[in-house]
Amino acid sequence: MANAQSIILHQFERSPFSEKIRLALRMKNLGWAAVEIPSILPKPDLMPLTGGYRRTPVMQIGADIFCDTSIMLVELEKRFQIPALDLPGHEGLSRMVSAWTDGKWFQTSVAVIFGTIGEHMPQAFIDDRTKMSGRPFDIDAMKAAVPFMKDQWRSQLMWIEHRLAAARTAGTGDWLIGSKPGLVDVHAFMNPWFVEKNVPDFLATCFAAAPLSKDWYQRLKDFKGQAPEEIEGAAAIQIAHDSAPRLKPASTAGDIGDFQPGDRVAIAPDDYAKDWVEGDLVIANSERVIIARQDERADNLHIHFPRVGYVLRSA
Ligand SMILES: N[C@@H](CCC(=O)N[C@@H](CS)C(=O)NCC(=O)O)C(=O)O
Repeated sequence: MANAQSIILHQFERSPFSEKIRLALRMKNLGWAAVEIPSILPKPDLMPLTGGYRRTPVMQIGADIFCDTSIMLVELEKRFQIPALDLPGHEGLSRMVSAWTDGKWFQTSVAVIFGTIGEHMPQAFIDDRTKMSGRPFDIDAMKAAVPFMKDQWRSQLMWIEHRLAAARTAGTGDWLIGSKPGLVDVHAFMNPWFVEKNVPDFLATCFAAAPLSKDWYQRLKDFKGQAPEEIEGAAAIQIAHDSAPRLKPASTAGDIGDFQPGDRVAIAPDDYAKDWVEGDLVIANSERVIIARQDERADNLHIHFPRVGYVLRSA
């Protein structure tokens, strides 16, 4: 039974960012609970936990809420050290790689996928994404760009092929960095997975010219891990309500701005879905921001955000 110590992932099956965390959980062989959330607004059982952050996934451990996969991976490594994914050679580099996998490569995947299957998407999804991004989710434009985007997608896959081939020649192992899979592999896995789920023929075509990547991808898919316990959003909120956030000394010592613990602040992603979450500052440093919030249903929470990619301001 999920409890205050459980890792709870608020996610949906087809979400590539959720898959990134699910893969890390499988590789670490951790038990976890899943709350299936809607892929579009409204998300009535998520908002009490996040205070307005709407993206997918969100990780919860008791009354600590983690927004954004990059801070989830940091936290999983801190709390569950063995087997490690932040292996020698991956430190720091994995975040640099994720700036590409979650940014340019992900945008290329979106263009290929929705340019190919976009007409099957419900209008409510298109309207939601238009509102979220502040610009038209233009399926026709994506359709027109598919040939070019496929080309771009495959060329980025070939970076992985190149890395694997060089590692093989150097005899340093058959993962992206060294002889064990780690965070760099986790980040790089997400886009092939997203494409396979939606346009499998295209992935097969790309893999035909990238046999090392095909094999690498399959070896990552082979991690079995543990099946999650499925729980309802209301049960997750109750767990938060019945838990206390992990005690942390409030500090802004590692920050270069002039925020102080206890300041009323607001924080939002700097790319899209810029929904501000307001609360009292607990911690701000170069790694993360933690704000404290009170919610009628979930009671006292600490909400964690990565520092990179988020704007913090006084509220
Ligand atoms: N930087 C975020 C990106 C997450 C993201 O963009 N997720 C997509 C779904 S895979 C999303 O939030 N879509 C809108 C939604 O689910 O409401 C992270 O790493 O967690």
